[in-house]
Amino acid sequence: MQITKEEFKKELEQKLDSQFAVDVEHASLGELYSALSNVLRDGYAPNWRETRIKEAHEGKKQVYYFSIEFLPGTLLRSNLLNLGWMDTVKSALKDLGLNLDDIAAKEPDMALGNGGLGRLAAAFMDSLASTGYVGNGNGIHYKYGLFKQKFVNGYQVELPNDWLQKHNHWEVMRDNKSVLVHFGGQVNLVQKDNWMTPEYNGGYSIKAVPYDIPVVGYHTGIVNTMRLWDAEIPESEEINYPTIDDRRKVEDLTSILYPDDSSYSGRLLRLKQEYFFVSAGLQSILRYYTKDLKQNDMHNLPKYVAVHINDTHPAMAVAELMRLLVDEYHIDWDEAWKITVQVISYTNHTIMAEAMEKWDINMMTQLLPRIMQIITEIDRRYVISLTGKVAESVINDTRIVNNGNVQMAHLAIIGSHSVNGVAPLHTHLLETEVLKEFYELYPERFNNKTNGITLRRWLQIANPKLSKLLDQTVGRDWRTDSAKMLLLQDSYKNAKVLKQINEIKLENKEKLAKFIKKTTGITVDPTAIFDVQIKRLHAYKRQTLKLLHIIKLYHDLKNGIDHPKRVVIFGAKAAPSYTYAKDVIKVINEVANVINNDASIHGKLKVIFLENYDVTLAEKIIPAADISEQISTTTKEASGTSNMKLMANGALTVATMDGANVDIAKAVGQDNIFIFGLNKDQVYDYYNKHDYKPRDMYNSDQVMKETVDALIDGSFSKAANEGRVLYDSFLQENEEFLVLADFESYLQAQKKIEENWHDQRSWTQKALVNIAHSEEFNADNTVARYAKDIWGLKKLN
Ligand code: HBZ
Repeated sequence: MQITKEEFKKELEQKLDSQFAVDVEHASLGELYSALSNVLRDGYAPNWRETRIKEAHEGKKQVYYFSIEFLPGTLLRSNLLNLGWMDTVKSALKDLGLNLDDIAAKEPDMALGNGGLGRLAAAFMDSLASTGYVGNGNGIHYKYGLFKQKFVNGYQVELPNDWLQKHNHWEVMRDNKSVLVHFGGQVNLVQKDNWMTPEYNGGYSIKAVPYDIPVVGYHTGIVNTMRLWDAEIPESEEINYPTIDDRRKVEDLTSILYPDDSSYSGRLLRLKQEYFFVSAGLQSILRYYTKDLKQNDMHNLPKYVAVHINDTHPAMAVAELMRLLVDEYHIDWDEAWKITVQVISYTNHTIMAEAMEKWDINMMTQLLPRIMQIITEIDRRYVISLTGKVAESVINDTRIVNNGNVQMAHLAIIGSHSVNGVAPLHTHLLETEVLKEFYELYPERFNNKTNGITLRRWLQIANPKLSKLLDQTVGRDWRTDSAKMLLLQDSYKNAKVLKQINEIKLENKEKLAKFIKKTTGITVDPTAIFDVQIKRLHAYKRQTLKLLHIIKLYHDLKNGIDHPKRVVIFGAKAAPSYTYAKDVIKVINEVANVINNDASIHGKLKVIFLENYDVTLAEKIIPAADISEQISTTTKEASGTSNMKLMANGALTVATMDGANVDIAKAVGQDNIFIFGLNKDQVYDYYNKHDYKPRDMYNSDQVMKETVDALIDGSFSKAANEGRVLYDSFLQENEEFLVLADFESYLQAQKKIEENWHDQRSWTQKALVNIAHSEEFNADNTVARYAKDIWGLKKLN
């Protein structure tokens, strides 16, 4: 539905009047946000209804993307953009003396995720709706999103993120679509009507209530649904929860994202969450299949339904689908297994051993007795199917139940028809190292699907000026056909276009500089190099290597060695229980304090650690970046996606040949990226030979020694203890992340960056090449590959 300026103004006035009894002139920004989002809801509601009718009518296969995290950020501007209302609404608001950005700033960031994996899920939702597929999200309606990060005396402090406090204007609670999820008790199998039927004794049920959030497609008229489940006490069981405390225990199930899993009770809650949203999701899928699609043969389920599990957190879907098919629909085990494997597919997002989920058998048996029985049976049959065919060690390494644990990745792989990594190098490492034995058993299941990003959000919403320039140079079609962005290369020598790219970057940097001033009180020079590292804080991502570079630069400046002016900008949250990561934050903050207050270096170097990195903050930082830091230890970063967002906004990448950096390097060419560091073979050499001796490197390299020593010699005395922790970690024999091994090569890359910076024309040309080639990382194309190769979807008519 399109809208004229006049119609929009009238609707806005009416909503303000009926909701708050105010007129435009007297409305607060919060009231304006609420009214505006309600006008928008009226705009897409018919499409949402019609999409559902169309889906049922056409009966096309649908994918359900199961993810314990979704990170959509804010939705006002993306809904306006996708509905095609952006320009009209901006201009109407301007007529009324209002500014869209001010109103949009009132929307809480929907931070129902930690990082890349959650953001990818949200990007896929947008792309599916924007390219005409039916894709449904299935996740958890957390009361509190990822914590709000504050710095107090340089330390990270976590505050609750009460994003729902002011009401989520987009969601619709659908009580009539609720289902019950059962926990605990005991299960016996009894013969009933020729069927081994489970009989439950004890335990309890929790009501799963869906909150549906619309996913508005870009100019497609399609509005898909992201369904997030909340936990409530079933009406029939209220008597069993007499006190507020009892009730709270139920509500706690969906109250926080990623409960700290360092304690038993934290882990138990996490396991509950995983089963809760998986069971609720599958039950509602089967209900839709039988009631709405009026299908009664479960054997046809794979023709209508694909269930994708985003990492292993939803891997219990394998066992739960088996339970539903066998226990509820009386399908023979073997048949049910075939159906399950055809329906389910799995993406792995990491090779880090500690992130590979496993659950204690006792915990699982107590909480989910029937699921544990089913997993045991899947495991038993798996072992039988391989006995005598492959070495016993292979069976032991790959079976689902071993060493007292349920291995979730094994369950996911054995129960899926497709296993994919998220960049070619990552997939290769899965096949040859981490999941080698599985790859040998099921080579046909493995495939790569390189990640992508929502280019429209990161360009049209975050960087409207650059989008406009693209419109003018390559035409507007790039928004839906990103390959058109390559035409930007025709302007490689066009002085006018280069000048415009420069001016846009400068304006974005000025805007960010103002934000930095407002939030930190620190003045930064917009003409300096804006050097950006934004991602979760983790040892493998090596914010520490950047830190060492900063210290080296500082020493140089103190010693009269000149460098171009630079502002280093960090954004990163550390997991609350990850003390090393928190130590890194403290050290960076204290190093920043010393450097930012040292008048003797004349403001040549500034270090800014912005609090509370989230999608909203990313939208401010990314358009202003000159340098994109992608410096993980090679082999450790599965793909990365901030690398893609930053290149799309014209930042040049300094990178190890890790994750999707490899593909970025291939796309832009060696002249347009700064590659450094150990390659994968060198890294594995160290790991295999156990001969990494950082102390020898440190003793023989004066610059390295001086740089690292600064952490313990009192230079940054407010972080003396944390500095010591970092120092010790770098020098430890066989230190896993090889920080010092890459130090020298990283300095070389940074030196090259400085040399290149002096030639602004060629710098801008490199930026142009990066912008053009970011088209390769368009999530629209990524989902098209999933849809074709894995899910077997067809677009809606
Ligand atoms: O997934 C990230 C990868 O680190 C990154 O390289 C990739 O680009 C991105 C999308 O594929 N992984 C995560 O975000 N993983 C998690 O957040 C995670 C959280 C808890 C876990 C396991 C993984 O138990």
